[in-house]
Amino acid sequence: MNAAVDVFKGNDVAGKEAAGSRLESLNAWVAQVVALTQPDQVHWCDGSESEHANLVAAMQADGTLLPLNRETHPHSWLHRSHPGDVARVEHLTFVCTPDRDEAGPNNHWMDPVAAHAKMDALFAGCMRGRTLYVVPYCMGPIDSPLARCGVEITDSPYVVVNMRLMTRMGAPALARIEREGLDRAVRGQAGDTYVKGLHSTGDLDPERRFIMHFPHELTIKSFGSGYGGNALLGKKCHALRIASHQARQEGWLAEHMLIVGIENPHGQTHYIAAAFPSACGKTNLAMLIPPEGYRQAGWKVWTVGDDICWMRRGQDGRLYAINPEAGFFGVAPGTSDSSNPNALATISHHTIFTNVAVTDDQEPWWEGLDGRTPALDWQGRPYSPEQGPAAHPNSRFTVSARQCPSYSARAEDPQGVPISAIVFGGRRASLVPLVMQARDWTHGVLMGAAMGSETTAAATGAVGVMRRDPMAMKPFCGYNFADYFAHWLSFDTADARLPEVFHVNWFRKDADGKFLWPGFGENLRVLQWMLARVEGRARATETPVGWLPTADDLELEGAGVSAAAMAELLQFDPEGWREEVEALGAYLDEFGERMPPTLKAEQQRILRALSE
Ligand code: GTP
Ligand code: SPV
Ligand code: MN
Repeated sequence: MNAAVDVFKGNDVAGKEAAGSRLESLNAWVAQVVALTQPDQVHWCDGSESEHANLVAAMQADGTLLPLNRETHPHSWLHRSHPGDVARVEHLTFVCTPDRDEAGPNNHWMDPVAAHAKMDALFAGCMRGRTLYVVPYCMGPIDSPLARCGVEITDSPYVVVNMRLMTRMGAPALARIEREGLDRAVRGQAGDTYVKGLHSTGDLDPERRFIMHFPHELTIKSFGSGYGGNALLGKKCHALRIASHQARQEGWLAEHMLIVGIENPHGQTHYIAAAFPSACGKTNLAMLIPPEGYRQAGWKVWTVGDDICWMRRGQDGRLYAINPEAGFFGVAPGTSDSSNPNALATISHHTIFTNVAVTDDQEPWWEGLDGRTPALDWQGRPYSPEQGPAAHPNSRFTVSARQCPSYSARAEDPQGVPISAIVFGGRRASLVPLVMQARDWTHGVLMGAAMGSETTAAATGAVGVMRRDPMAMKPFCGYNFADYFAHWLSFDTADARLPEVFHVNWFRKDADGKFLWPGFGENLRVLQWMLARVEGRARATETPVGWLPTADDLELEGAGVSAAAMAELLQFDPEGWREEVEALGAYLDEFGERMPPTLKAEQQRILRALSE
């Protein structure tokens, strides 16, 4: 008999007989982790309503979850995290590959043997007095060939209930993992297909906090944080860092992109995938509500995903994308009935809020929501403006995607949706125009590689500092950016029908520091131009940095933007760009010989054109 069976006899949270798996290797791994971490109890999560209810009741009893106003926000809770644990910690996040260069200068690296030793020392005995939860999950529609599974072991019930919203968690995922595992065993194949993630909140001491990735072992070890991107391992750790490594080996793409469908008045829908850095507008674009005139004309917008996109080539040569997630872990501040009514409707029930403020009616509140004054700030203190914002700038909501009024019927399509346009964008106060189009795929890859953006509260550290964030993947690419760009370039084959590539900037400011472009719903005007370009119907003017529309090429009626503002938004500044493209060359050189010559040549071509 399997030695692992012993550890499954303990009581679980529901008080019923605890389960195990039909997969010996999974039982063995759980047993090994139990021996290391010494939990009091082991609970295999099935994802059921009753399991969820028990977890919530226990967290309400110990104060992990605080009930919100039941009338206005049924089945919703507030979680206040430790004030020192409110964002991703990029300086404590590592990619551990045998060869350092494989991780590249874009990642913090540690030798895998040293990293395991360091992490196992932290995990030793860390679950004493706690329950260990085994959380099987599937990233992507459960019946999709593009979907991949994982198992997260965690001692955080908050993580469990968040994983239930963010992934397909529980019995169906375990069944898929077992089926894949048993199939492999029958075929005599070694190794597992699912990602093993080990997580403990530890004691939340930032000195004892690390997020480690072992892409070759499909393994993640995360200790000392309960925050989203550090602790919900299916999300950034699996679906981006580990998956990007797998995608490179297997010929697909794992990207930090939203997926949105734009339906025109003729009933034709184009899907767009867009990469913007953290807290730079993905959720908002994915849930966009068309301006009044567009709605009347019959335009509709369909949300497929707001953060992560897995894409692969279909038989017809086009790229097909799925959203590996099942929920949204969205930024709360700035979400309002005018900026994002779809998000507001989505989070009106069955939602977990983390680090928002509350009103005296126990309603969740954040800056930008409305004109009320909250009673308590995100730390539970009586609100006083001298102590900073009421809601933490990186406060978030977790909610099932199915609650979104614009959720696309195609979001659950196992084959994914065909992508017509890829959009890159960042937060750039100057230089970068509202929109431009790449001349071809190679130029598009360079546009992505050239992305720069001002830092946001999504990661700890200074906010508003310009940094390079190629394809919005700086914190998330699980391998060397030089190899990543080469991988992107490799999609350009003779029979490929690749999407058009664009670059946008919703965040350009005037001399007074005010945004020049109204953004949000009005962004549809820019998407409309892009899709007309895809269909070969819209005009543009060529510049060395790409094709730009003039104000006449965009539909601006009712946008409320002055001609002067439009001129500034669409202006091309050759001198500024020359400096930018020179700096880009220096950046590409930081990767040495590994940088694909094609990309370097493209940068040189543009630099020459700018100097003419
Ligand atoms: P992550 O979940 O961190 O990956 O972020 P995200 O890219 O989904 O960002 P999100 O859509 O949540 O936007 C973050 C912030 O940018 C919010 O405060 C929004 O109000 C603001 N924002 C989004 N779209 C626009 C826009 O078009 N214009 C302006 N000015 N602000 C925007
Ligand atoms: C981001 O920071 O890009 C997020 C939030 O989407 S987290 O899941 O914490 O990474
Ligand atoms: Mn993100």
